[in-house]
Amino acid sequence: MTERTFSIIKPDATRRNLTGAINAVIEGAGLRIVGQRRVKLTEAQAKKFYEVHAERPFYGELVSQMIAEPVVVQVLEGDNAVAKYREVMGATNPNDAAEGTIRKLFALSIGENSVHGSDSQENAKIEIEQFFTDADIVG
Ligand code: RTP
Ligand code: MG
Repeated sequence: MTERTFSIIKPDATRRNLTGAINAVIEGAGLRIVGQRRVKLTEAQAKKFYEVHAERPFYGELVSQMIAEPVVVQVLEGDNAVAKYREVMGATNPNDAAEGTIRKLFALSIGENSVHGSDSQENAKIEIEQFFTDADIVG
């Protein structure tokens, strides 16, 4: 079923000029980039976005990494887009990520792991609405 997911190309990747290389992997996997914008997250935006991890020991470091440099926020569309993008991203820890995945190819560490992808259709909808209006998504 065609669905949408939300993606962030994180600061460790934008800093190394990897936006195009990551987009090539995304498009190569059959996902269509139907919305895309480069933004500098505010601390408030990053805190809200990763609110579910507020009690985790890495939360402070995660928030500061996410606001250090611009990010690229994206809406991806395709068959089973949520699960497919999680597969394309690879495991959170790049040491555990499969060959050919974005995190295996580009991530620096478990924290600076180059991309975010929604973990459910419900969260995809919530996350897309935090960054995009309907007019900015062209399928
Ligand atoms: P994401 O939400 O960014 O797509 O990543 P994920 O589902 O694979 O991983 P999650 O457990 O949701 O963690 C969110 C992000 O927090 C950072 N993290 N650091 N230092 C650590 O042990 C640690 N664990 C997680 C990563 O940037 C991870 O993507
Ligand atoms: Mg997650």
